Amino acid sequence: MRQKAKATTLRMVGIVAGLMLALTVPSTASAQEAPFSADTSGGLGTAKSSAPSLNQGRGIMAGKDGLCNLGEFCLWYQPDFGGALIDFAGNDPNYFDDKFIASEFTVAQNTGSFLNGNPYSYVLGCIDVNYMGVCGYADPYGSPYGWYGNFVPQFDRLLVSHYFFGTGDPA
Ligand SMILES: [Ca+2]
Repeated sequence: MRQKAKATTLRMVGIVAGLMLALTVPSTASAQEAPFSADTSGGLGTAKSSAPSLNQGRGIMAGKDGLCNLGEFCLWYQPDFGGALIDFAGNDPNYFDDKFIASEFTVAQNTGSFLNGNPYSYVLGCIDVNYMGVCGYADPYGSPYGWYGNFVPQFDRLLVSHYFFGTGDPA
């Protein structure tokens, strides 16, 4: 109960911040330009009807603590946000040295679903180390679509690195 109230508060803070920013941005800037070059093949995920809620339990963003927080990029071993999880607060050029939290499974080439919890950034996910190979993107948290879901076939159990790609604007 208490946790839920906190999550709602944080979500509202995000929405208020978003509205304030929207009001200060000139209208011409609201048309979103595609920030990606031709080496991206599109979105990472397939559409899902509902996203898992972000866990705000600890109040602060801490990567790799097993809680998918606002601002983080989270990956699950199974599709539909099931099984083991890893939560990244920053970029990671190589998942081969990462294991899912409390799991023996290596993250590299083992991810079934994702969530971008960052409302200010896209996440570019790639199938080779150091952000190489075929890359696709996850939209910022709160976008109409594309910020969570199961991976499309060209990224399913293939992701090896990712980085946050700032927009400056909330979704
Ligand atoms: Ca976390």
